[in-house]
Amino acid sequence: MTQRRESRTQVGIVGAGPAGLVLAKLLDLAGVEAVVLEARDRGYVEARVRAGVLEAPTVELLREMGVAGRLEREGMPHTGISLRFAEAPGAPAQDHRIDFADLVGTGITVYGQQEVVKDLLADRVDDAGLPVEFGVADLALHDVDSDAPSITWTDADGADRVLHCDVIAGCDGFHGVSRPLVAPDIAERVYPFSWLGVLAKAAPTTDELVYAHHDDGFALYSMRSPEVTRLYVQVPNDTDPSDWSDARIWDALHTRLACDGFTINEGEFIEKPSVTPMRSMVASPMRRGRLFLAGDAAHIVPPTGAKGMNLAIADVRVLADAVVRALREGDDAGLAAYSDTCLRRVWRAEHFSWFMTSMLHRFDPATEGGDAFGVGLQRSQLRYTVTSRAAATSLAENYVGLPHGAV
Ligand code: FAS
Ligand code: PHB
Repeated sequence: MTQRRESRTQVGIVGAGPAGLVLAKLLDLAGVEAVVLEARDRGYVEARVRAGVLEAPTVELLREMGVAGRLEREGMPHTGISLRFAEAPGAPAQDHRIDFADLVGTGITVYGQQEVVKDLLADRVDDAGLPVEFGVADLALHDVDSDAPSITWTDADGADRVLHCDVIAGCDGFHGVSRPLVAPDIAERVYPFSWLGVLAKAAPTTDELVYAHHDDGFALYSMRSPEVTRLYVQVPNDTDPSDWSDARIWDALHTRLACDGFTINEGEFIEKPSVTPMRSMVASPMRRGRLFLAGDAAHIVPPTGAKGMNLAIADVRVLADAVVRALREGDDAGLAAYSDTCLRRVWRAEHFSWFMTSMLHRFDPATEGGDAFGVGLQRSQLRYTVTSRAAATSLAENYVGLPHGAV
């Protein structure tokens, strides 16, 4: 190993997304030292527009961690969502509200992922002066099968660095370097469509999210604030967002979200439209020696169930407890059970996200999911979900988030 500037900590965290930053905070609250290493710069990480829905357990955890001040002020609590669909081909779409408060006694909070990241970075870097290294390059993990793993990288000033740790948390997302090192078994499903997402400077015309099933394709009406609407339309895989003019996007939204009395305010797109492929992936195990995967590094869900970020946070809550137990009490039982513990919740979220995605999206009519029988099954599932209290309760408890540790 070339001459490097050496340092040491207890937990080396790769990635300053929701998983890495929540883990760092949980460890700090427990008196365990950690260093966060992030490839991008702070501005990029704070500007990245992604998830928008916080599950009830996520909000509760952020409150307990003492980082929910702005979330309490600016987050938008929602007690339900609407499913919008036509009961038969050619019939007008109708709205059906799933009342979370009535069904499961709690709800969700709409608050952008980038806001959560900003709050966590402000708390860690600005308020507590704790280390997050931005702009790290050529990061590599070493000796993860030993009890003295380390991380090397080139820092933003071009210096060669090495961090000696007791544990490494691979919170580096789907494209990170950690999962390949674990070389886990991979279970995956790639869906035959993507989402084109836009953020519009336009006041939302509804208080809650609307998930629309339409012959032309799925659409989702969400929001970020009383002034900003977040909208998605289903598009073919490999869609180039530049092929979708603003007018074409608005036209698709008006068509797919059409319903008696419903209007959409148009406005300037604050962000360039982006296309996100729909995929499910689970890596098992989520561990190799002293390297532990968390969040998108270990699993991916289609965003239809609003699970991605919430699942990442649930992983690191388990990991933080296990690491503290091991480093403070010398009891590795939590670390040994980490992967199995997380994978139970991961698979529950994978199934729910697959359920919502399969029920709401338009599949190719030439395929099983998209032929007349497939669409008939979708309409039947939608109708059952909005007319059966048992079915609606099942959707509600999964959507608001099962309590941490309950799965
Ligand atoms: P993240 O990907 O957020 O963070 C990983 C971090 O590691 C990044 O900051 C990255 O720069 C860093 N990193 C990577 N490699 C590194 C290396 N070698 N060295 C150092 N750092 C490295 N979820 C929803 O619930 N709803 C949505 O609408 C939604 N939309 C999404 C849209 C897009 C385009 C994407 C990609 C994801 C979306 N998701 C959505 C899922 C998303 O919210 C993730 O679940 C969430 O970001 C997971 O958080 P992390 O696991 O922390 O991973
Ligand atoms: C969002 O607001 O970005 C959002 C909401 C619900 C989803 C996916 C994305 O299922």
